[in-house]
Amino acid sequence: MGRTIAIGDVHGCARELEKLLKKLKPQKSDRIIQLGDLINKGPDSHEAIRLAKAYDIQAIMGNHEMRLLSAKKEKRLKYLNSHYHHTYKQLNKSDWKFLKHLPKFIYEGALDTLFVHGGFVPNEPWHSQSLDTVTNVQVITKEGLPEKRTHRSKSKLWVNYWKELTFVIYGHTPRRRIFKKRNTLCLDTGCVYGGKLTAYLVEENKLISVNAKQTYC
Ligand SMILES: [Mn+2]
Repeated sequence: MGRTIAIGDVHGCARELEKLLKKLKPQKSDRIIQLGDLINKGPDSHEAIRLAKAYDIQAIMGNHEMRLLSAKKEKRLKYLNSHYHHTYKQLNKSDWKFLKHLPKFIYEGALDTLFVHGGFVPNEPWHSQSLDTVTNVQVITKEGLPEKRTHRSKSKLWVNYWKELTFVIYGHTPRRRIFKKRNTLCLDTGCVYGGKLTAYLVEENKLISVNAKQTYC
């Protein structure tokens, strides 16, 4: 039986992704899931997508993919910052197609495990939550709404409200180390900020990471 491997936020750090994949030595029977924000902020988003395709990685929609896709669709690119412009210029037709078809989350029944970019809000079944919510949530406001960590520093993290038995593996909220709480695991170890790119081997409960070659952002 193959392994189930989750990979955290890549943000265009293609060299680090390649190094991590070489360390993981993926087999045909393995299933690799990238937790979203494969692109943007870092140096080479096109190459990150190319690697994802070459290694048959199932990526999930992140807030950066979503923001870029909706800006393209609504022709309001000029409102985006320079990271997005840099990424936009790199992507070809097939890259856009790849991004467009990314799923909102992946549920693996055999492992009772959910893979998502941001997380979930309380008081609403996880499977019916919006793409906007699951790609963006970091903390929960008093009103029970999703919000950014930097906007509401006193609000609690969404994981504080997670009461399901289903295990959630997510990214989006970078920290120096992986973060475990209440049946959840955050794999965003801030590669683009000069941290690490981290993979988690679900069945073996094992972490493998590579250091960022430099601070990109
Ligand atoms: Mn994100």
